[in-house]
Amino acid sequence: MLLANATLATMEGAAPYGLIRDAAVQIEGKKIVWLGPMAEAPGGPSMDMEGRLITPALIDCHTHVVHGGHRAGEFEMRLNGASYAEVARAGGGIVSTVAATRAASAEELLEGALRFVDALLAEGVSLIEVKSGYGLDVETEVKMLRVARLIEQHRPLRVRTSFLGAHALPVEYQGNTQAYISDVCIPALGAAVAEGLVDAVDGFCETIAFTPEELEPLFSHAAALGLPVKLHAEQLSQGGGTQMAARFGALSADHVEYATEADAKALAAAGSVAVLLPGAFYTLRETQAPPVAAFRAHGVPMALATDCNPGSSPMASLLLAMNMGCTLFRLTPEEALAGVTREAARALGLSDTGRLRPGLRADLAVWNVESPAELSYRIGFNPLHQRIFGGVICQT
Ligand code: DI6
Ligand code: FE
Repeated sequence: MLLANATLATMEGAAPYGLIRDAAVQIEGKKIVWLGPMAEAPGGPSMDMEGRLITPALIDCHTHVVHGGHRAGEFEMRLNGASYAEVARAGGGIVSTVAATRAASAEELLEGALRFVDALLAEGVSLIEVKSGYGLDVETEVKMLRVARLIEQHRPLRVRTSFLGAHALPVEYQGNTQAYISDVCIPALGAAVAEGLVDAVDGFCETIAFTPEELEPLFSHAAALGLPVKLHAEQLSQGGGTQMAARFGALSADHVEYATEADAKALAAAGSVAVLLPGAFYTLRETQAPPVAAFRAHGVPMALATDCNPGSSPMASLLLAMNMGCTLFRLTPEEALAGVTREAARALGLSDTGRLRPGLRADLAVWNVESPAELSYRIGFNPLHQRIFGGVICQT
C-alpha cells in the first residue's frame, strides 16, 4: 500500500524533523519498504493522505500503567492543607498503591491498565514501556509483569517491560534495605525472568528510596543475567544515581532534574538517554528543571514520557507531556517530537521503530496538522487522524 500525498517527518537526516514534503511511504506487510518524493513513488494501490503529516507512531518509554487503586484521596487531602507526613500517617503514598496492587486480581490490574493504554493509543502511541514496582513481594511483582505482557494480547500495540522491584521499601522491610534487595528483589527478578517477563531492570535512586550502593547488587545481578538497566535518578536530589546508571551502560536515566554537567558527560560517554518526565515535575510542583542545555552541549539524547503513575504523575497523555517538555523544560518542538519517537525507541534499546526508514516497522501516526510543531503547541487537543500499527490501520 502506498500512502500518497503526505508530508513525512522521518525524524532523521539534515532537514528539521527529517521533513519530506509532497511525499509518499510504501508499506508491505509490517514494514516500510520505500519512502520519498511523490514524483519517484512506485505504482500500485495507494491511499490519498490529502497532505496530512505522517510521523513515526509515538512511543511512551516510561509508564507505571499497571497498578491497583488510585490516590485521588491524598491529592484532595494535600489540597485541603494536609502535610506529606499527615498523608503518610493516613497510609498514603506508594505504600497505599502497593496494598491495592497486592489485593487486586490480574484481571482487575489489566482492566485498570487498559484504560490508560486506550488513552495513549488514541494519541497515536504504538509502543509503551510498563514497569512493575507496586508489588514489592515476589508474587505481586511477577503478577504485575504478567499483566504487562497481557496488554499486547488485548490491544494493537507493543509493550516492553521493566522490573522495578527496587521502587520502594515495603513496610515489612523498613530499616532492612539490604535484606529486601537480597531476599525479595533479586528472587522476584529471577522468577520474572524465568517466565520471560523482563526486558530491562529499573530502580528508584533517591533519598526516600534506595542509594546507589543499595542498588548495586541488583544491577550487578541484572548485568549477570544479560539484562539492560535503566534508573529513576536525580529526581528530587543529587545522589549519584545518574553516575551509577552510566557506569552500568544504562539504556536511560529518568527524571534527572538534579543531574549535573558531569552527569551529562557520563551519560554521553555511556550512550545513555536522558528520559524527561515533566508530568512528575508539574504534579510535585518541582522548581529545578533538568539540565537540558548540558544534555544538548554533550549530545545526550533526550526522550519524553508520561511516567503515568497514580501518585507523582497521574497523566496518560503523551501529547501533554510534549507540551510540558517545551513549556516547562524549554525543549524545542522538534526535540519534543524526537523525544517521543527516535529517542524513546533508543531509551528502550529498540532500533526497529521511532523513525520513518525503509526496513523499519510500519508503525505510523497520521495527523490533521499543517506543522509538526502543532503536536506540542496545543494543550488538551488531539489532532490524530489515523494510527497505523504493523502496516494495519487501527480503529483505536
Ligand atoms: N518516582 C516517582 O515520582 C514515582 N516513582 C518514582 O520512582 C512515585 C510513584 C508513586 O507516587 O506512586
Ligand atoms: Fe516512574
